[in-house]
Amino acid sequence: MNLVILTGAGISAESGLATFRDLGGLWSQVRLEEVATPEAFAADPDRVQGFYNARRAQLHQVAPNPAHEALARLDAAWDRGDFLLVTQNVDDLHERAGSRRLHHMHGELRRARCLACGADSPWQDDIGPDSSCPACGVSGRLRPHVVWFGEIPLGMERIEAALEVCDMFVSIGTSGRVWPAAGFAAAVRRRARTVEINLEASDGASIFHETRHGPAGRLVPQWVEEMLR
Ligand code: BJW
Repeated sequence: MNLVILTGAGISAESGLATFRDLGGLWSQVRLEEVATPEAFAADPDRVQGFYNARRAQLHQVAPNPAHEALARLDAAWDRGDFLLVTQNVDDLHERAGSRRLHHMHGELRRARCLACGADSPWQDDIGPDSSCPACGVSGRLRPHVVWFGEIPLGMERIEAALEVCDMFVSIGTSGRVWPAAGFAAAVRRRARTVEINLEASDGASIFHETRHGPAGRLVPQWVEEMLR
């Protein structure tokens, strides 16, 4: 059985990272148009770098929760078919939990991309106006390695190839409001079993064959245990 699992901000909520659209979420604190578009970065790079520098710094204070850990156990044990964990999250909690077959479709906070040479490199600290690219040495041209609105998500070919052959698609902790991820369940549901695990019914909940509503930290370990039985 080939598995594709999609995760969103809800899986990291119990680790202490804010989601985007829940009450008190990031988009109630800042306008997304001012921090998460290429136009915002062109207009006010310091503001955008500040928003991502603060979120990168916050990664030092959080740790994977039982949901991340359960998905890493599933990755390590799953030998009954292909496995791909696609995350919309830019945090690194899946890899810190031990996930290996992982794809970050909206990029990674702990990488910086150079607008001069195009390379993306590991980056732990703040990106400042004088930061130099580890690949080409040019300074002042680094941006966060994240996918903003209007940009094409990373590695869509890899995701589409996995979706084309998947037998089960599981969506965890995502509101289903951001495309193209919001369309994955509908794209596969004629062939594959689709399951939603989320705190509450997402926007696209009616598309799924099965829905389980409650905290990911409780429901994901339960589901993984069932899968490995
Ligand atoms: C829990 C929980 C717990 C809480 N346990 N659950 C009109 C129609 C259709 C599309 C468009 C349109 N106009 C524009 C578009 C396209 C646009 C889009 O989707 N806009 C919509 C807003 C309408 N999309 C794009 O621009 C994308 N690019 C694109 O489409 O390119 C074209 C193309 C595609 C494919 C091939 C070729 C070309 C790019 C989207 C980039 C999104 N970027 C962000 C920021 C990334 C960097 C950063 O982190 O700052 O990505 S926005 C933000 O939203 C972030 C997230 O990854 C993404 C999804 O959010 P997520 O994860 O779902 O979080 P929430 O907060 O929404 O939901 C959390 C859920 O968890 C909730 O349901 C809670 O209930 C639940 N939860 N606690 C379990 N304990």
